[in-house]
Amino acid sequence: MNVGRGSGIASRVAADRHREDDTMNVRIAIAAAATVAAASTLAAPTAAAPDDPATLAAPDIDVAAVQAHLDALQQIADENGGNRATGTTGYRASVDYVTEQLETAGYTVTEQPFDTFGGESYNITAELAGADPSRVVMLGGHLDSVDAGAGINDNGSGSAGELATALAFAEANPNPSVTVRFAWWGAEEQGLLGSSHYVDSLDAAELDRIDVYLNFDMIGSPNGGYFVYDGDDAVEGTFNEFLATRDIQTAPTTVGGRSDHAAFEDAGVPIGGLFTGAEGTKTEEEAQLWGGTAGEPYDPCYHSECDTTANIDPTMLDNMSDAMSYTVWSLTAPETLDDAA
Ligand code: DPN
Ligand code: ZN
Repeated sequence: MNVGRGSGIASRVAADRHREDDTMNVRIAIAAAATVAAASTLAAPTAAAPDDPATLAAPDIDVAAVQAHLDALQQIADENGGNRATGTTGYRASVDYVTEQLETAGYTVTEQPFDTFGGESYNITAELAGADPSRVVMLGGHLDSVDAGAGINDNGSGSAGELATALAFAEANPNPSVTVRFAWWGAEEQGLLGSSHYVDSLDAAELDRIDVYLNFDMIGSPNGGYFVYDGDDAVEGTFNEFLATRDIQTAPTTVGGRSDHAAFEDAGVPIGGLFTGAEGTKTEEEAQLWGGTAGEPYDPCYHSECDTTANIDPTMLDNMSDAMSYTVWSLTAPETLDDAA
């Protein structure tokens, strides 16, 4: 995919690179912002940002933080009959865990109930309100597992990466120029029920506010690949440019209707996302490119009991979590929005 060097997103990527020798100053600025952020509350979106966001680098997501969230989800499964499927106490405990983490960081969490086949489930959303209320950059991933196991790669990985990103953004820039909205979906495994319900619940004006939706479903596959959704070109280009800074070549993937971006795409919202592979088999070429074992599934524990914290490639999880943070940050940067307007 052509990266579109003239676009606002691409120029932001370039600008960030040039800032590399200013890393120390950026770190100091982030530390200062974090101190101010800790003292303020997210409920006051009109408060002045402590620093011009354009001077701040995208938060680097600590993979240890992501893994700590995965450990918590594993423990929840262990204490609730081995899974975190919709309608179970394990799902409820997963919702409570993410909610508590977000609330501790100052977010207000909205729980949206919806009917499943013979039961009820919930989505949760939380946001950093933007100075410009007319624009929302949204991201999400499903928080439910199948009933066969703990669902740590599918989709503890996307859920935990997103949670670490939400917590890092609340520290780094609690008053962004546009709204950053985070979602954790219920009942994906029963047919994308939570995300479909959410999109159906929006009126035309609310839907129109969403500039882009990014989906993260399975981002730590143990024999994985660096797949970027074949979606919006500018989003794809930003993911690719970030991963290229780590000498990682990506491949486009068409995930079709297999995850929670589908309802947004059907409603006309530009979409993107990251994926490291499920039951599909790694090719020779991919093994050359990314390592791992050709002829074996990207995730040999897909929808199985062995989808535990052992079923994660930490390097892949780290790179994909950072790519998530970088891309969402870039999409909400003032110069990107000026160019897009
Ligand atoms: N959530 C999984 C599924 O729906 O089966 C994983 C998946 C995501 C598979 C995206 C393919 C594409
Ligand atoms: Zn699944």
